[in-house]
Amino acid sequence: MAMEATEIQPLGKAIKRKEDPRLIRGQGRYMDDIVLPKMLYMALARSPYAHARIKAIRLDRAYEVPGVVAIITGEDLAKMNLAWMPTMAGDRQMVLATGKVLFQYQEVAAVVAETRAAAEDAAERIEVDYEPLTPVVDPFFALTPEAPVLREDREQKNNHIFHWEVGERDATEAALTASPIRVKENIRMPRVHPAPIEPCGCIADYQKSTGKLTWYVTSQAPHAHRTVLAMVTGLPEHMIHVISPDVGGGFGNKVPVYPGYVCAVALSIKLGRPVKWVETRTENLTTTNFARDYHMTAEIGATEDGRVTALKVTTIADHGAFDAAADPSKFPAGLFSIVTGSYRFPVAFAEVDGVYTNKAPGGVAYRCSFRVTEASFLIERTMNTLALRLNIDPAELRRRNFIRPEEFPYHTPLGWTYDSGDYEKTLNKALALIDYENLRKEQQERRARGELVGIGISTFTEIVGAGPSHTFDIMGIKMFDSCEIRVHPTGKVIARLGTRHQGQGHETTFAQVVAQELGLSASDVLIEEGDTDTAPYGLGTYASRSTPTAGGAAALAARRIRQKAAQIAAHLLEVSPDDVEWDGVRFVAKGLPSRSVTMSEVALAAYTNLPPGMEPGLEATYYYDPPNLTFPNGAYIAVVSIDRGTGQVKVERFVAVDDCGTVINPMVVEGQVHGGLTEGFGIAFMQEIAFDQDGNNLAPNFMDYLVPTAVETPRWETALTQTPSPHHPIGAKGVGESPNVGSPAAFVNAVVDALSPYGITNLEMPLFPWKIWEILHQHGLAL
Ligand code: PCD
Repeated sequence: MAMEATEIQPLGKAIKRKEDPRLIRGQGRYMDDIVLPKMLYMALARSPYAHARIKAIRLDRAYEVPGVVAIITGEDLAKMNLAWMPTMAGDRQMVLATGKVLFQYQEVAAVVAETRAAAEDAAERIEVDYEPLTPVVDPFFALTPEAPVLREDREQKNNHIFHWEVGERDATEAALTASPIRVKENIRMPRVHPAPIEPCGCIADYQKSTGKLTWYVTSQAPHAHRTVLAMVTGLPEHMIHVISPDVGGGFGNKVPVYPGYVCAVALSIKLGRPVKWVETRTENLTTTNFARDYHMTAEIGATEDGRVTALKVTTIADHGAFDAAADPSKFPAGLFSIVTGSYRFPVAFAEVDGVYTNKAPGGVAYRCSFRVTEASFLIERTMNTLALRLNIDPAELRRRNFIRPEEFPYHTPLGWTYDSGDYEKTLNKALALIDYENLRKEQQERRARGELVGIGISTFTEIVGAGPSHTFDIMGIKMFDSCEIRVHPTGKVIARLGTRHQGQGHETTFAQVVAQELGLSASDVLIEEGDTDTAPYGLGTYASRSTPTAGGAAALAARRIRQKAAQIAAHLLEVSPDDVEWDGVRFVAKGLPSRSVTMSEVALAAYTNLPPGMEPGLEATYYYDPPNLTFPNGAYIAVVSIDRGTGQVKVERFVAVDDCGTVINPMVVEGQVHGGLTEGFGIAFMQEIAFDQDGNNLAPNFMDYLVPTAVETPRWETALTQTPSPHHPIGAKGVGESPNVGSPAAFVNAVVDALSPYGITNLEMPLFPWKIWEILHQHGLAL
């Protein structure tokens, strides 16, 4: 194996990913690779109806299948007090349905058998008598008095879940009224699904003799899952060992706890045997948490020369049958209040109303720090509408309204304090890379030839790194993160973190951070995550939080090691500790540059030759509670052309300039941007979890829910600007989500730009070819 990771001071270098030789040779160890002795397999029986009363469940025919060991229903779980479970959003969710089913594919019974095939055969033979009820699919109808009340378990007899608002309603109205220019747009962010290539699953292994439960699970947050499981099942927390093995993509889908997990645990406890449950693709797409489904209305006030004066946003959020949104407790609409984006809005107001419908529960933060994609899409689309209305170039309009570099830390009218940014610099870099001026000229020429060509810009600001524990918690657990470092006698290191990567490259990037701080090479540092018996407590990997939180903890734990190491170095150099300096790679005696020791030499001394009275060993742990979130940003430009014969949109070019502060590994960041842009492309052009009037899910497989392949995916052109975060220990901000948050608006703005000469200012995602084709027909543009 090539080892270019031998250089010291690896921060900022494009070191190849340490995990890849293992992963690309098929030597990863994913959940479904694990097979335990005496293991049983579980399958779930699910409802074909979106809304129906359960009259009876008959299990006799299912029990006839050879190999079936046990079958449980909601009534059995009720006896164990597990028929319902709490959701992260403070709601409750049925584990197995009792009384009513509330969405198609809802879990009704769980079967365990000696083989997976037997379990699935038996699940199919479970007979349920349903009395179909009227399904509620439209969230606006759900709020009317005519709509049937879906959640009979609640005291509140309607389908309204919550109202949340932020900002100044009256002052915003007044500012809008006083504004010479007002633009209003209805903006819908359709329901989509994270669709990780590895679906969700677990093995629950309860040993009756020891009382210990080992739980292998596809988890983005193993510690939080351990605590939740302890609370839900009543098992003592030290008797629960959660192992999240290699994870094949998470994208937010592996943050919540799902009914299948609870059933597998309950059945393993009941039977004293390991129980494995792995979803099918259809189960993943239809029942694990979806994302988005926000119906928004935005209004911007502005002066005639295009300076924004106010922003007002109202939203209906379709949460499906249970509010299972994966948001921090105090934020029912996530961090949607980032909706003022990169612009200097003097005043703003936003409100969100959550609604129940007969759809699968959610929504999860799919590559998005809790509703940030929705917010970013809204503001970047509405700024485009304003530019069209004023006939100002969209780049110029943004430039006029950007928060300026000297204004940071910047307090937004909706309550955030942005840490840093240089938006104009980032935009200018993107404009230069795409040669904007010539591009616009070329667009004119092509338009004159009858071509439909559009250019779309998005200059977004994100909010990642939840979070400062004073505001952020999940089910009461504060959102900090952690790192524990052990330096072995030969100067080799193991570092464990409370996060759990799913492909992001932490084994490489966090090794770079620790190695940088300790003057070692990244290949000297082994990173381990995902085992709750060994790793320090942390809240996990989602919301682009690992670098802002655990990344900070890694740097600070290493600095703690350096403090002790300096004392040992003084002893070795025979000088007073005050006379020892760290030059970035070694300890040097002040004024005597020829006398120095390396971290490896110090490490050996920590176990062999200590100053008198000093505690042996060289280890440190740091729990890092960040003082603020980090605010990465970017400037994306898409160039598209529309085929007038088919309505197919071709992305001709896409330039993405990201600013995520100090970059740990530019190659990893580029990979993150490529992945996120590809997902954003899928969302803009080909994906939607849609329902018919009966509540049937219309995209329950990869034939109907399209994932972009290498064939459709455009070629991405990426670059960076680096404006460090002033409060992060190494100045880094998160980046994993940025391309997914920032890109949908760039794509849609580009297609709108292509069609704007014909009076089109708004289009609803996904921009399926047939939809564009219909518009071309309506406007006499089709060939
Ligand atoms: N970095 C660097 N530098 C900087 C930043 C960052 O280097 N400045 C890098 C790091 O370290 C890592 C990465 O990059 O490795 C990322 O990071 P971040 O941003 O911090 O993030 P994280 O936390 O780690 O992760 C998370 C994210 C998310 S959130 C998502 S969705 C997705 C992304 O991540 N997912 C995924 N990406 C990815 N990739 C992959 N491969 N896979 C996956 O699954 Mo959520 O909330 O969950 O929805």
